[in-house]
Amino acid sequence: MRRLRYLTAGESHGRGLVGILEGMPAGLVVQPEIINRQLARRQRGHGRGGRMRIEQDQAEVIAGIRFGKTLGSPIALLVWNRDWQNWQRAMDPWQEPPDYQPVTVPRPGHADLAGALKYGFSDIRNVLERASARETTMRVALGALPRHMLAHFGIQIASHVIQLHEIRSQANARDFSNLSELLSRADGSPVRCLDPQAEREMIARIDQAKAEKNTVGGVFELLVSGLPVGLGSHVHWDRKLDARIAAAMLSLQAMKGVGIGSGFEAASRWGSEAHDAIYYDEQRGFYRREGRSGGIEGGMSTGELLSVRVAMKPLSTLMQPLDSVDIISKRPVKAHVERSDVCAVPAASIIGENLLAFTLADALLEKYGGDSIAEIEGRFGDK
Ligand code: EPS
Repeated sequence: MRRLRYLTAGESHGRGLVGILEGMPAGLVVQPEIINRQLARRQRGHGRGGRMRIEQDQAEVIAGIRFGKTLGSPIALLVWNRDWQNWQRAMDPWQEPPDYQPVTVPRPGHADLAGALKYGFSDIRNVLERASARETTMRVALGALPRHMLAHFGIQIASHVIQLHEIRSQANARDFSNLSELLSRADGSPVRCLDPQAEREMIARIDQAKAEKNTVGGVFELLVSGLPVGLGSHVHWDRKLDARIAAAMLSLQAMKGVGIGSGFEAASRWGSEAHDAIYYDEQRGFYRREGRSGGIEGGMSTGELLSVRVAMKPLSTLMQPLDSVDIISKRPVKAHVERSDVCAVPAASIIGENLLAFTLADALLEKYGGDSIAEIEGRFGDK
């Protein structure tokens, strides 16, 4: 990212999570609810595990906001881990307890083995604590701010789950008159699915996975309305908006694939059925009908609805574990079992929304940027 930068720190069962966001313009009016609402949305969803009953994530503002407005200086946030109370000894910064039991059996699919070998650890907890999706709490908290800035400029982000395991939603996002309506429907569903029949089947499939000590993944779709033409650029690989979105999505734990618009489906279509024909009228200017491009052509936003599909693998902590090998004894054993979720696709779609906000806000600041919201308003007004 060029205009916005962020860093997070924090272990899943450590004291808390901290984050710094640099590059937000001054003068954006913000309230605590803007952040905490996103944190609460991330915690919901059918298939979440016991941890979500322990935490009630709330962000504390340490720097960068004064009297309800951003200062243009780095914004620092803090979210405490309530569960730390139960982990204080195992996560002590200074002293290893004499009775401490290290984790020595890696879970296939998790960062455990590669991380332990890479860093030379004999305790896999040193890896799994940071690899855990608990880290996304802070990315959602920070992402709520660029998201709010985008909303200020009439750009709205929404998401829904379009596939869970092999159950596919038949709902078409384009049947909704606007994204607010779509978003409130998705937020009202325990699996963020807009198709009531598929929703019931998805819930049952998660329950089945839980009963069978298994996990399931799926696909969510992100949608963005109100984007101006020309965010990103065709001129260089690292300026292409689709490339930047894909990188952001694959940085999210457990994501395995990203498609823009028709994505992988486009590969099996004729060229005549893969693109969006161009139309023009006085009122709308240039416009398209089909929405196959997903709102990006040549690495630039077209001004049409942006759509991104993201595939998540099933979570790798299995209550009926796969074969593994103890990293100390080198003996075959079943993988380590640790409390986890059965399905986190609905939560991932919320995280995806807030990660997309960083990329889009970064591209917006690149094109219309200024030191303050008022300065950007002046430039954005003639878009
Ligand atoms: C998560 C917190 C974690 C996990 C989950 C996501 O908490 P705990 O490990 O204490 O249960 O529930 O992380 C994973 C699924 C994973 O593989 O790391 C959260 O806050 O989202």
